[in-house]
Amino acid sequence: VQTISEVLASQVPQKQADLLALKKEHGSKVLGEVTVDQCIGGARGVKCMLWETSNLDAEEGIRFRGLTIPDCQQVLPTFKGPSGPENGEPLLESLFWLLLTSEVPTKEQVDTLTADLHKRAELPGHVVGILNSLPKDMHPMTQFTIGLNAAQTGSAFAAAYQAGAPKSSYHDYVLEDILNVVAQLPEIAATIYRNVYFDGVVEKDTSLDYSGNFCRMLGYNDPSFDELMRLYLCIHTDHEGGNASAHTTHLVGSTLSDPYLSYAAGLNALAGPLHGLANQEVLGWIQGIQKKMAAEGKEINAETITEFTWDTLNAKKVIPGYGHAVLRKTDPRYTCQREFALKHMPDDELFKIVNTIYEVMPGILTEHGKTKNPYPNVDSHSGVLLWHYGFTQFQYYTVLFGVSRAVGALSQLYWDRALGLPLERPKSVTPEFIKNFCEKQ
Ligand code: FCX
Repeated sequence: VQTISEVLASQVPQKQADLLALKKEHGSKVLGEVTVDQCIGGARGVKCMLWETSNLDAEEGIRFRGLTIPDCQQVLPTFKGPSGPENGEPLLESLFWLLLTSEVPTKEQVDTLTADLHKRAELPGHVVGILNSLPKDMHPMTQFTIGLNAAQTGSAFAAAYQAGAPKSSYHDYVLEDILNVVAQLPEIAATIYRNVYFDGVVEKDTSLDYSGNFCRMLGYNDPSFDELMRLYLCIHTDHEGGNASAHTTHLVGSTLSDPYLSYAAGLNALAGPLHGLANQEVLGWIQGIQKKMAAEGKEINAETITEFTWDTLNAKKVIPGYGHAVLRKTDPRYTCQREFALKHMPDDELFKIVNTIYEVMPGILTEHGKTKNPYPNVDSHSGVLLWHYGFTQFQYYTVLFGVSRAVGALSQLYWDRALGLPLERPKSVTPEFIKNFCEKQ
């Protein structure tokens, strides 16, 4: 069985040649124009970044290397151990393989990757020491990024660069780091979870896959929760390149900062409430409804949710979990989580609330008239599923997103270096420039 490193090594020369040919044939063609609105408005829709691993269609949602989420659920290897169902969710390692290589792996190939990741997982002693010294009331995302930055002492790429490695070899060292980062993130994440909410003890079961073992490290021992974690970790991996966490990783990596530092920067972007932190905000918002209705002796139903939604909007706040910069329909990452809930927890109280929110919210946001997309995104469903299994520490939810997003952002970072992509450095302009330039037209 070929390892992932061998498969990638065999792909690189052809990919490099393909990109050179693309540049040679089409390098001077125009992909689009940039309006003043786009320049001021966060570069929405500006096509200025190459991204190999996934593509986001405004109507259809995400495709990982051309495959939709239902396609992935059909074709990617699943966990078929004694505690898992036959037709379970894809293994995170199988999606990692797909994103890196663009090939659907066999179960044997996936098993080699699982074993490799388990072998690489141990944290340097000082990282655990630093994590243990952090105050328990420090936000878990802050702890997460500190932990990953601290683990950077192990960067093979940083060491090779300092030793004078040639550019043509960068991607080999970067791959080494990427595999180590993906392997070590659950260790960092679980240490934080167990430190902040429990006794600090992390137990493992490396006879399981990446997600199953991660669940044990967090302290969960339920095959159904393992399945949720597999689905969760798969669907949060990648969402093309423009989202803030992936883009930040790509940007910082373009300075030849190593994968540890690049992805730690991406995590800082993920920690923002308009991005990954929205999954925490959703739970907080639902609890706000519960508290208010309990205090007023009212039921939670379409009418009271509508009332609470308008209170939020009138207070000039966003409804977390709704809207998207690119999507214009219900996020398929929402839909697959909804299907998981229908299968595993159809009578769950919180799931029913989320469903009622889904029934009324698009209409309210349309009437409100601001958001270009009144439909739910991934974050509006993920917390409710975790809550069902007793995972109620919602300030921690974005860390789970962060474990997963590494797999997409870092798979792309491999290709960034393998294809020799340059320092990213777009041109900024002053308001005076825009004014003068436009007045001359
Ligand atoms: N509630 C209230 N107002 C919203 C809204 C929402 N859920 N979504 C968008 N709007 C508002 C914007 O704030 C903006 O108002 P403004 O003109 O006063 O600045 C207006 O509608 C137009 O925004 P729009 O172009 O539709 O959306 P953007 O591309 O600017 O922003 C995000 C996209 C995702 C940031 C926005 O929809 C939002 O704030 N949603 C809530 C937070 C959230 O769920 N984020 C997670 C997104 C994602 F899935 C992820 O990264 O994890």
